[in-house]
Amino acid sequence: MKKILITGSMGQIGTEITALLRKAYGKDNVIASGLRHIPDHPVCANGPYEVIDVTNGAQLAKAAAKYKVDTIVNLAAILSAIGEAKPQLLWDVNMNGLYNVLELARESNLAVFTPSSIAAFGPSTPADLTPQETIQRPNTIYGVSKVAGELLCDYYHKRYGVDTRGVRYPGLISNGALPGGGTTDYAVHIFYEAIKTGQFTSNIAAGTFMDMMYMPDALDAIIDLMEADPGRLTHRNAFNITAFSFDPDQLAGEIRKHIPSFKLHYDVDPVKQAIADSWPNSLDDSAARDQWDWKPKYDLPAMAADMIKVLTEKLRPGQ
Ligand code: VAH
Repeated sequence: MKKILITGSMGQIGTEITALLRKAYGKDNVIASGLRHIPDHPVCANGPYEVIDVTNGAQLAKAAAKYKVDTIVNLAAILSAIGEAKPQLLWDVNMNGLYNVLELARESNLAVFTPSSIAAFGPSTPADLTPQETIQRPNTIYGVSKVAGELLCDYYHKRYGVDTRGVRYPGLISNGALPGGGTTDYAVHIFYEAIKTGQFTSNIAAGTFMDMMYMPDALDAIIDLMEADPGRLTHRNAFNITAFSFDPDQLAGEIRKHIPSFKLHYDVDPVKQAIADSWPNSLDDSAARDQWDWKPKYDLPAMAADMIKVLTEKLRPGQ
């Protein structure tokens, strides 16, 4: 990767990977993009920025040519919960957007990183230590778009030689930009509420285990995979990666190590609960460990401690 165009730069992953890639590759070599230009937003203020709607192939191609990029990190997407409310919008952004990225990559010999998700698995998938290769019959439009995206990226590599790479992200926990409409968002909002009010109402039921990961590990995975020796990549797209798995009760227990009086209540959202119930409880990420040395740095206690520390400074400065 030398010159990188990022789509969806204003999102939960986008805001942080833009800053990290600019630090690693030089700010003028990382072009951020999104639907709107917000002058004082860091991704707009701290380096090149273009207004790009990924469903507009011409706009995408014009920006890629203007900066002579060699890599696209394609993060523009509608997430699981919003997708169930707006399936047609999700398909347009997640699939037509990806198609435009892959066609541009084919024509201009670009490398592409596109994340998949544990949402690519469904209720008939083995739920514990879900294998790298297994049944993928998701019953959400987000999951369908992720399976289709994985297969489309595989096709463009096999048919046209496009250097496509991707991981299946679990839920991502971060203290920067808030998550935007996913089923795992509760695992971020719980920290903000714990610090602001000392209590939180979870819309996911107790006993619902989902794979999760701290954002620093998610960002390192992008760079490590994109810089990996292609000769080692048997799976190339859609590597299972994870760091830990928990349910709301277990996460609350970690928070109470720092805020002993923290109280967790429940008000389950049936749509999000149905989505969560269709996803794995835990993943087998041995393929990523074998093929590009994946190894998360943060376990659940370390993530919780860092989230509490950073968000306390952010929300209660001077505490
Ligand atoms: C979502 N955060 O909840 C995303 C992610 C595994 C979950 O794909 O939709």
